[in-house]
Amino acid sequence: MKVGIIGRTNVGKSTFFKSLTLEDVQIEDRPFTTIEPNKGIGYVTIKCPEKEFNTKCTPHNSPCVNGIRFVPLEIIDVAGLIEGANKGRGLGNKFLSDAMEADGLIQVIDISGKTDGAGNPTANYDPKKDLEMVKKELESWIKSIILRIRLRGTEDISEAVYKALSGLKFKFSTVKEAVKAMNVKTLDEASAGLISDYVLSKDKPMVIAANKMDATENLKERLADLRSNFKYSIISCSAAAELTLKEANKHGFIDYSENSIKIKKELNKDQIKAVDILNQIIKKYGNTGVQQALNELVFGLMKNKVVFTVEDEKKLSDSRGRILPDSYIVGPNATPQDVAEIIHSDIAKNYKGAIDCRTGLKVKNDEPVKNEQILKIIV
Ligand SMILES: Nc1nc2c(ncn2[C@@H]2O[C@H](COP(=O)(O)OP(=O)(O)OP(=O)(O)O)[C@@H](O)[C@H]2O)c(=O)[nH]1
Ligand SMILES: [Mg+2]
Repeated sequence: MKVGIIGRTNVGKSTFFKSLTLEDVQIEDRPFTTIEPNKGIGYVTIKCPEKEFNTKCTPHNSPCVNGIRFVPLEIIDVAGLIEGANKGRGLGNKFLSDAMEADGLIQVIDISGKTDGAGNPTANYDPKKDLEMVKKELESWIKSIILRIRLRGTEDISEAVYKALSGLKFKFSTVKEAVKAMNVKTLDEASAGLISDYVLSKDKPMVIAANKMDATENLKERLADLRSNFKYSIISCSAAAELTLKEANKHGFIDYSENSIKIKKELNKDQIKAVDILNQIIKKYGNTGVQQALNELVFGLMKNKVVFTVEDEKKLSDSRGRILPDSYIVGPNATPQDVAEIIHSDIAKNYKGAIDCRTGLKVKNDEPVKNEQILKIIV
């Protein structure tokens, strides 16, 4: 499972990325700071089943903090876009192919309106323009790839389009659906536009992270304006606050969980002031919104599930005795065999069935697994 972070330049994409991954990346208040993509591991959060079973987990692939399980996934942060990127302005848009490795996207916008379309300081910029611009740039880019196709003889349109878009992780079934639903007979401006719109909205689900809420006057009105103009799921956030909290937590200054900050060490005057500001943000908004945006994409929009796997269905442990060691993000229709495939191709090859550890019963091989199910894969 991979998530791509995209958006106009200087809106806080790399800050958002770093607050999820704690990778050491460049962050600056100027356009086009990021050029090469940043890749790292982030986590979605769910309740750990340890309490339900009156036990204490020994996590292996997915850390557990205060009963919250952090299930890993890959995050990719790319360069920023500006209007006309499809015609080569700014850094162009070819770098988007890195983000298209992802199964879902988070588009970061600057809800404060304090940076303009080119990423420079301004007052009262309308972030609606960025939502329109990014949609247009994405569509124009995919469209231009489709328009470069030279169909040979009786070549199937869906196959040709799928081949041209290979590497951008669109599904063949989606391309076929698009060609059929739009009744595409030839590839021209209009049909290429329709196909690109269709495949992007189907295969690249996108959540909007309305960033810099800490620097935003009239946040409520600004969010309401966006929501009345777009169908996107929009989550307000402060990536800068999340990053500071995660780093302070990492260095042992505070204990930070979603909605609480506890000071652990004696802090100097400036540090106390900083914690005070962060506390006010948490009090005012409930949380920083960063984790919520990622969870909303992975669970809310994409309807993915988390599955725990164990080897001993009674002790809920693996062969080393670790309790509830591993958890995985799986697609909404994933079967137990798909889960085996995610763990290891050898396990999938030798798959003989699976047991639901809550009921002790064998599960049906062709039925989707349940969210938060604990499975023993029989090999
Ligand atoms: N007030 C505030 N500033 C933020 C927030 N997130 C990021 N910033 C600031 O916004 C500026 C740009 O941040 P980056 O993360 O480098 O932005 P980017 O979108 O990756 O920029 P490019 O890679 O240049 O396109 C930096 O000065 C950040 O400190 C936030 O939540 N609140
Ligand atoms: Mg950046």
